Amino acid sequence: MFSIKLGLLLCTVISVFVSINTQTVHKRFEYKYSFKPPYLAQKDGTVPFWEYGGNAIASGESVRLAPSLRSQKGAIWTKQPINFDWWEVDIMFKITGRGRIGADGLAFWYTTQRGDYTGEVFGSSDRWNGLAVIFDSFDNDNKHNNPYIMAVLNDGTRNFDHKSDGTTQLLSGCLRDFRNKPFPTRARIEYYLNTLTVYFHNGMTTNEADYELCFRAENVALPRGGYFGLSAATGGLADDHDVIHLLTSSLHSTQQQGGQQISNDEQQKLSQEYQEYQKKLEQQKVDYRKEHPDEVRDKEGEFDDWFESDGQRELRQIFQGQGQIHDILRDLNKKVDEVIGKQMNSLSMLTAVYSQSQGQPIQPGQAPMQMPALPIGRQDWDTLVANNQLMINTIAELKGFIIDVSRKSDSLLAAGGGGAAAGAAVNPQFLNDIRDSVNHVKQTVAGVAQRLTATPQVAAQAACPNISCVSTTMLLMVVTAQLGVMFLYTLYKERKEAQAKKFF
Ligand SMILES: [Ca+2]
Ligand SMILES: [Ca+2]
Repeated sequence: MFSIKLGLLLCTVISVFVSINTQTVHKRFEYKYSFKPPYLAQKDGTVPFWEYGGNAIASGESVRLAPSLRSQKGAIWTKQPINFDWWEVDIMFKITGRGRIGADGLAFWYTTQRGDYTGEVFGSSDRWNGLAVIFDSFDNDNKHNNPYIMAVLNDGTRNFDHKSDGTTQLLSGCLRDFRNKPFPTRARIEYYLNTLTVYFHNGMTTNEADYELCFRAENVALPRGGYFGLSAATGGLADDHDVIHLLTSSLHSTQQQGGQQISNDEQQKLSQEYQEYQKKLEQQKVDYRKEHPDEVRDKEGEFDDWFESDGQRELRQIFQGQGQIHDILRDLNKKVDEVIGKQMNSLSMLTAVYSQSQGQPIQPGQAPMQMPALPIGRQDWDTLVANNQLMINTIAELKGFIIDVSRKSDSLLAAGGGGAAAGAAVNPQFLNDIRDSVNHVKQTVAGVAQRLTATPQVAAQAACPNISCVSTTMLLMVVTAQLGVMFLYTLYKERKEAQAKKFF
């Protein structure tokens, strides 16, 4: 078994070497070309490593490039030019407006020069040199193909064709709605080995895995050392254009990293080190067994701990069942407490109503009880009766519940006993533990049941001090005494009448 484990580990090591030999993309977060909440903007309103202007406003949570007012423009640009060739930029943004149609849109820039803050192309300069990824909200050419996402390359000589929404100039694009989504929309723009790829997340979820490909364009040559920027503009129609984060990562192939590629010599060295480590581990195991002969087991039995016998499984199931019963009982206790509390409450209210209806004056200095005005309304009585009925039902339900639990614990106890008789593998100590636990559960059940039975008595006691009630025995005694007196009186009367008759 141990040899299999070793084999697996060796396989892992070999596969790591293989993957190192093939080209993998190494990604590094570039904080100097990124911004994100919280503390996106500092107290003085500046965004570290970035500059913004026009109508743009930065807060701790986002950058509002253009607010939902007419003819607004704003932009934010990196202070330093980018010092790596390949990159990935993730932009999280929200374009929201009350109109069914919004304007104008938002653009991401990678250009050799920073653009204007109040330019002609979505808030930035026209005739740019580099890349624009434009989120165009407004359908200028009325071809019903907006909102649209597109990439437009420029060498600094061409003007953007607003009238046709850039369709004559675009590198590639996709028709996607990015306005008024429940969650922020996202775009991932990747430029790696002269391939430009744009992914879009439509903001219907917050799931990171919901990016979809917008387009991929190969043989894209962007100038080196450009600046990243974001800009937005509104027109006659206006949306809020908020950017929540822009996260830049530089992308490196393993070959670019020079010294990081592993030569054959190094591979051999690593393999040797690994084998030496394995030997050392083996030696340590042997030493340990020598030092702890009691714990030594045969090699085959080494992994027996990982499996369980039938008896052990049964025990585990019993313990789990007990745990569930315990939880139910705890909840039951809580519910009983609630019911008792409610009952006490309504009883004290009843007492107050009764004593007031009997005309007992409220003690001076004693705060008058918050009771309904007398005589008590029919509606109040109905509510009271309904509440009482509800309480009775709840208690009946609880009783049923308790009986059920009790039955279950009984059957568990029986099962525990049976297990002991059937399997010699079961540890008797374990069974004793179980029996104790079951007994404990039963005791708790009994306690709850007792409390339930005690409830009416508690109620009666609570009612007595104010209403001056009598017990049944007392009542019977009084009635008997009265009957006796009446009997004697009748007897006496008859005798008197008889005497009178004698006289007349
Ligand atoms: Ca447009
Ligand atoms: Ca259009």
